[in-house]
Amino acid sequence: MTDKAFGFNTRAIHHAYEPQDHEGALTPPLHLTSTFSFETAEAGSELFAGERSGHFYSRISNPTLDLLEQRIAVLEGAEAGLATASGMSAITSVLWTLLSPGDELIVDKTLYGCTFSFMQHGLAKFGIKITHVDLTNPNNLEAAINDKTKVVYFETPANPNMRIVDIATCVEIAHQRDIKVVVDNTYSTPYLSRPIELGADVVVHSATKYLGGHGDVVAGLAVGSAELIQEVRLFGMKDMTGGVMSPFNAMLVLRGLKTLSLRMDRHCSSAMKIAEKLESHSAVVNVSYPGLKSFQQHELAKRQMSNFGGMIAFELSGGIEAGRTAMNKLKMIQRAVSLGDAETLIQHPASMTHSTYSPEERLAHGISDGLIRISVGLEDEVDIWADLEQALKS
Ligand code: 4LM
Repeated sequence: MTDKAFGFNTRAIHHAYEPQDHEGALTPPLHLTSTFSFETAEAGSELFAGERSGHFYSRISNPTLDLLEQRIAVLEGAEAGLATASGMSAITSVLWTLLSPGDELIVDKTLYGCTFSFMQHGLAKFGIKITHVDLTNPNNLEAAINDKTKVVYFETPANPNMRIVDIATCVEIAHQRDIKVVVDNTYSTPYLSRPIELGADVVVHSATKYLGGHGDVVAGLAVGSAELIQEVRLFGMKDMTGGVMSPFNAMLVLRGLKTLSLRMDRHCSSAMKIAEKLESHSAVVNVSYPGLKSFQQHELAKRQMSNFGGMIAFELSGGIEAGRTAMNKLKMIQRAVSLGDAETLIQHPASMTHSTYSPEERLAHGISDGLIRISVGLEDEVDIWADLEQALKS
């Protein structure tokens, strides 16, 4: 079934799979194989030369990964997809493909800690200049671009402080100068926003989060044009990172996608209620959640996203000490990094996910030491709030 006219949920469940082609198996077979045998020596040569289509080694392609790649591509509105071992593998495979020494990469101020580290301590070591720009004002992008700029990269909403970047405006500015735009869509998922439809060249995901959705898999995905994704597959992933997804993990992500919209609806509605309650709590000094009217970029979020997601960042009046005390009082909510799981997770970015930034860098990049991040899970919203409320009393 490949009809792109189907709705989001139908595509998430049926796209590119026909049970009758697989002995009637409702669930796609798991192709747990590293290599594929060639009918003849000539056929093997032709596969390696790209003169014949087919699978020959699972670091390059595999039927189970192929199905997941087609599903994420159709959900994001892209031509092609690529399944990688982790979100970091998707990011590094894409950027190793697009950048060369001497090039410049413009990135937003706020990025997930390991993405920041890959750029700041990794790419920079190999002669690529990283320029951090506040992309919440697209005029800053225009001013920062020069002849060496090859890629603009951002997350929206950004991890951990929820900044939103106007995708269409940044794309318009970048494309006037032939610069590629790569968007990390992990927080939104294609259910809430589709950067490719707004002109972005590549979307990357940590499928470990909402797409997998159950906290049992580390996985990544990238989508874009067929030509660009093929380049990433055959160079960035095959040769530079080798970071391919396991077929078993592809099966788990395929399963996660089937319930993505149901889970996202619950994540969004519970997060909205929790954000409102946090905002009116006397111990809380600020709450960043794009659905709140008080959120600085609420209007942009409404234009760019169909709902506001499951992530909230907030600060307590007592700063990080108060935050740690409250986190330690929680009984049901789990103290853990990662996000998008059924379980509500809470963490402290400055000492955990964003400890790859120096304190000075965190200050300059808008990641305050007192910030607490919650990934609102799928439990009953009243139970999530009850646990938070009793912890905040302390
Ligand atoms: C976390 N995040 O924040 P893998 N892009 C974004 C992310 O949040 C992450 C990755 C990429 C967290 C992990 C501990 C926006 C990860 C990297 O972990 O490599 O699948 O994704 O808690």
